[in-house]
Amino acid sequence: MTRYKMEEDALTAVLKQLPGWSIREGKLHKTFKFSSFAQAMGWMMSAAIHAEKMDHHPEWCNIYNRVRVDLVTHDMGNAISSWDVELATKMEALAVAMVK
Ligand code: H2B
Repeated sequence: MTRYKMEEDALTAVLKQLPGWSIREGKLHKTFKFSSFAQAMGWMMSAAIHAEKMDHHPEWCNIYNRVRVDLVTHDMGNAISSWDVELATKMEALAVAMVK
């Protein structure tokens, strides 16, 4: 799939569809909070499988039940791209599915 840099207007529109996501230090950011460490790990494993399939990898950090995620496209000079939005959307869907 073609990768393209997200222009500011498009990014503003996308953020409205991604609850809890923001731009932090030039990266698409969210800190997810789960009900337990096990839940956080399960979500990370699902997200990792998807990231690997996309060949697009997150910068992330787990502390107990929290996972801090920062998405950026290294191959595009660290711009936020359509792939970051795609991965964020998938991460969001996986998190929503988990709490059900
Ligand atoms: N992940 C992220 N976040 N940004 C990239 O530019 C990127 C990646 N590039 N995963 C991919 C791998 C690239 O290095 C390989 C060769 O496809």
